[in-house]
Amino acid sequence: MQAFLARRPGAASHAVRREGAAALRATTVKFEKYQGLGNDFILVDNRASPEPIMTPEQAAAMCDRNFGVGGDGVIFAMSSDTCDYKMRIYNSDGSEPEMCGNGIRCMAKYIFTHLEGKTEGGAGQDTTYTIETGAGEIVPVIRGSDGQVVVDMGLPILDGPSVPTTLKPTDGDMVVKAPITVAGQDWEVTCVSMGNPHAIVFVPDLDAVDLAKVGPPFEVDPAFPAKINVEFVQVMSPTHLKMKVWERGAGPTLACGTGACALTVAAIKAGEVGDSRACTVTLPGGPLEIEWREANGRIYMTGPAEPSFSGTYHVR
Ligand code: ZDR
Repeated sequence: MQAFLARRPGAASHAVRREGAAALRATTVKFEKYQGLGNDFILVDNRASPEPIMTPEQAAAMCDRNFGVGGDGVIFAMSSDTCDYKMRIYNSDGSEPEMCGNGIRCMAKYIFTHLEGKTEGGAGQDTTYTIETGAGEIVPVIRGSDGQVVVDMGLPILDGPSVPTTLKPTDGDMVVKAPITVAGQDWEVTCVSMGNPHAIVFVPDLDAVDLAKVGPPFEVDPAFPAKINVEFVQVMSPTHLKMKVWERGAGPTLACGTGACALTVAAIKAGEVGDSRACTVTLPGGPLEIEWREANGRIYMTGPAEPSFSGTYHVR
């Protein structure tokens, strides 16, 4: 459980099959399905157990869009000794990331409605949760006024070896617009960790990027020892960035919260947006508002999270 002691850049937890996770003996499990900008997650009440109640393989089967429920990941809402709750998540391939930005917005709504039995739109007050994650404590706030979730995503990790990447730092200890050849093409990548690793590529024309062709080789390129989430970004204006993502362990998703934060930091560091520290990031599934606050260096992400359906899954 060392992954949960503190934010651990490049934590080796990813893709580690946890021998300790016992196969779920129950034949059925109740779940709620949520999505944030089309990045969709299966939420499970795991408070009764200190380990996920499913193996990574069972979670991957549940994420299958034909043979299972369908989802980009399974999120286990657990008890925590240090925070209000703890989040663990398996990607749709069964690997375990340290953090998930869209997932944590979904988890905040799930806690509010399903674990605490509250109803939105009542008094209009904000509701704050502290959540223990593999990237340290993350704090989502459900905004009473409009139901959007504002998340304090913490500090970005900028030094290359901690992201982790083996690419040579180009700006102090940071990897900014470093050359790399992937899928027979030359690119420039900027590397940022939000607890999980991201490589950001600025391109003049997002439509020209063939994600299915370049995503898979980026994900496993040896320059990224913990694999990588890769975001292609077109700068529309200093306050508007447009992106496409290939996620580690999940492939092309409609949205990536940690990615939107990472690319905003990358855009500032790479001199793509001047000194504008707040922007709208248009993801395939819709917009997120991101601010890298100068006063404390922390990143704030604001976006939606909505329930889509509930069910009982027959475990296999
Ligand atoms: C991108 C993500 N969906 C989010 O919203 O932050 C995170 C999922 C984890 C990602 N696939 C990884 O780091 O393995």
